[in-house]
Formats: sequence, C-alpha cells, structure tokens
Amino acid sequence: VSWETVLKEKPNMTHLLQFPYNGETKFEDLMKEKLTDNSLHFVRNHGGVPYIDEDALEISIGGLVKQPVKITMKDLKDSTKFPQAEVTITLQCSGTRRREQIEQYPGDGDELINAPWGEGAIGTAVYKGVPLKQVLKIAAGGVLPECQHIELIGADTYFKKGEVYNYAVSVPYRTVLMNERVLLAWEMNGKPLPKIHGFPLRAVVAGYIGARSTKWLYKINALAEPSMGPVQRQEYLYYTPQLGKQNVTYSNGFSIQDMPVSSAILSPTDKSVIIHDGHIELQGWAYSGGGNWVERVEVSPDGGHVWYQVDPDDMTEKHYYAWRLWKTKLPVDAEGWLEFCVRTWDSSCNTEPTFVRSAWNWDLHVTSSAHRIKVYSVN
Ligand code: MTE
Ligand code: MO
Repeated sequence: VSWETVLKEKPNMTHLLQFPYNGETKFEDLMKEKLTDNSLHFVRNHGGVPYIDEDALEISIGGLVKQPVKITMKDLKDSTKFPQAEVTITLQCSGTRRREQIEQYPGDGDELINAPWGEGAIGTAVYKGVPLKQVLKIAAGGVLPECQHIELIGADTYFKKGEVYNYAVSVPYRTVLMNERVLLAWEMNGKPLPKIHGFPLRAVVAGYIGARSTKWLYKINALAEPSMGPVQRQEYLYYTPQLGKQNVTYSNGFSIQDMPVSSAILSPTDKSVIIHDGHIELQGWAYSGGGNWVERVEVSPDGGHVWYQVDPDDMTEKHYYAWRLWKTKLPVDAEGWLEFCVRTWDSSCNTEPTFVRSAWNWDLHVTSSAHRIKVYSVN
C-alpha cells in the first residue's frame, strides 16, 4: 500500500517508519476503550503489504500432515465445514517499551534498525476465524507423530543480508493443540481484516508475542523443528544481559514465545508538569500472556517505596489473553520531580522486574520491568 493509503487508513498514529510501515497507537487513543479501533491498532511490518485476491487465494497445508491440501477462503469461511470462534485477544509486539532499554544502553545489534517503540505497540481486538487445530484436523486429516511445530508463512517478502525471504515463523504444535485461541482469522472487530493487518487471512496466536501472528498467511507446514526462517531463528531471541556484539551467536538466545506480565502508565506522560490538589489521576494498561490474566495493578508515587493497589472496579474485566485497562487517583503530597511507577501481578503470581536494567537484553525485547515515569508535581 502507498503512504497515502496508510495515512488514510491510519490517520492518527505515531508513525515510526514509513517503509516497512511501522506505527504505534497514540496513548490517548489506547486508553479510550477495551477494544482498540481498527484504524488505531498498532502496525508492525517487516516488508511491504502484499496484494492478495481473496477469491484466488489457496492456503496450502503441507509437511508432516496426513493429507497435504490446499483450501480456499470460501471453504475456510464455511461454518458447516469448520467451527468458527470469535475471541478477544491482545496483540503485543515484543518490542513494546523498547525505548526504555535504548535509554539504558542501545546495544550494538541488528535491532538498532528496529522501531524504538514506546508504550503503544499493543492493542486488543475481537478476531473471528477458525482454530488452527481444527483446520489441521479437518482439512489435512491431522498431523503425523513427528510433528512438533507449525510453520506459518506470509505472502510478504523482506530483505535481509543479501537474501529475499517470505515472512516465516513457527509455533509449537503443543500450543496449537492446547490453545483454541490460536486462530486463522479473517475478521477484526466485526469488519474484514484490514489490508495492513493481513487481509484476507492471518494467524492470531493468543498469549504469544505479536511476531508469531503471521499476516497475509498463505502457507502452513507441519515440521519436526522450528521454522528455518530468519524471523524465527535470528530475531525475537532473548539473550542474557552480558552478551554484546563481540560474542553473540544466535544459539545464545532462546525464542520468545508467551509474553510475560507487563504494564504501562499512559497518562500522565513522562516529564509532564501537573498542577493538582493532592491527587493525580493515572491511567494505563496491564497485560499478561500465556493464558494468565491480570489480577492486580499497583502504583507508586515515589519510585517504588510505597505502593497503592488499583481498585478492581477501576479496571476493565479480567480476561484470558487480553489486557485490563486501569485508572486510579494517586495521593501525592510532595512537590517537585517525582517518579511514578506501576507493577502488575498475574493469576500465576508473576510480577515485573523492578528496574529496566534487570530486563535489558541484547535484542531489546520484552521490556517487562515496572514502568517508570517522571512528573513535576505542583501542589
Ligand atoms: N506477519 C507478516 N506476514 N509480516 C510481518 O512483518 N509482523 C509481525 C506479526 N505478523 C509481521 C507479521 C509482528 S513482529 C507483529 S508485532 C505483529 O504482526 C503485528 O500485528 P499488527 O501489525 O496487526 O498489529
Ligand atoms: Mo513484533
């Protein structure tokens, strides 16, 4: 799609990169409601947006399946053939809040060319589609015993180190089997999937990093090993903080899959001046991947010495695979520069590392530490 089309479909984004297009949702839009409007949902692309004729598309299913097949969109959308599901799912790019890691130390890696995301590379929508597990079973007769991973390939291409690749990643078969919320989806918030979000078909892997939710899906392979695609093998890896340019190899990192618990303060914004009467209103999001939900959100007016619990009535409802938006009034006496922070607990009692430095990693992914902002309080 042209830049003009992007601007028309996504008029109010914080644009990070023109090509490949990457844009994040403005904080005031993110806080509006539990479901993010399609025109406001963040976009993360590795390459161009391919044009796909829905009527001509045949999705091929191959590899370690009982019967390799090709299915049309018409077949897939036929509810007498495949059971349909409609689910609320939060997609979060593992680069969300990367800016905080860059401020600590930008590293030397490939990821320097990656988007310096803030708190807006996350969004929630209702997706309609068919559980991938059902597609594998009904269309391809199931997988062979050797199958361990399901590869999801997109029709878009991108350029890396002299080669052109299709976007290709994989998800453990065990996840596909256990999680009915791993979908092949064609609808987003009751509307056809927008071009920029993968029209006509995308994968939505609930609870996982956004990277596994392949857009413009046209090929599915059952494999014994994870996809050989560079997005799977060379990107979205989590390294220990000691690694730098001189000694890193891809095998030092492990694949980032489920998103851990994390949160963000969206209002007030960092470095703002607030004139108030003893209370400051805070708003933000809290999310946990992997099928956990957010149990508790706590905020601190003093860098994390004293914590106040956000009243659950001031949070959107508990939800597997979706965020909770929250707001609260924080008592504040002090004048001058203060550090506000937020931390979240999920249903498995996981919480967030205290400081960014405890979460820093060479590829600058998964900034899940307690989110901190500085505000100037005038009381
Ligand atoms: N699928 C394809 N085919 N190409 C891509 O570049 N980017 C991935 C994923 N699926 C990508 C893709 C990444 S890293 C993220 S975070 C999500 O899509 C973002 O989905 P969205 O653009 O719909 O918000
Ligand atoms: Mo991402």
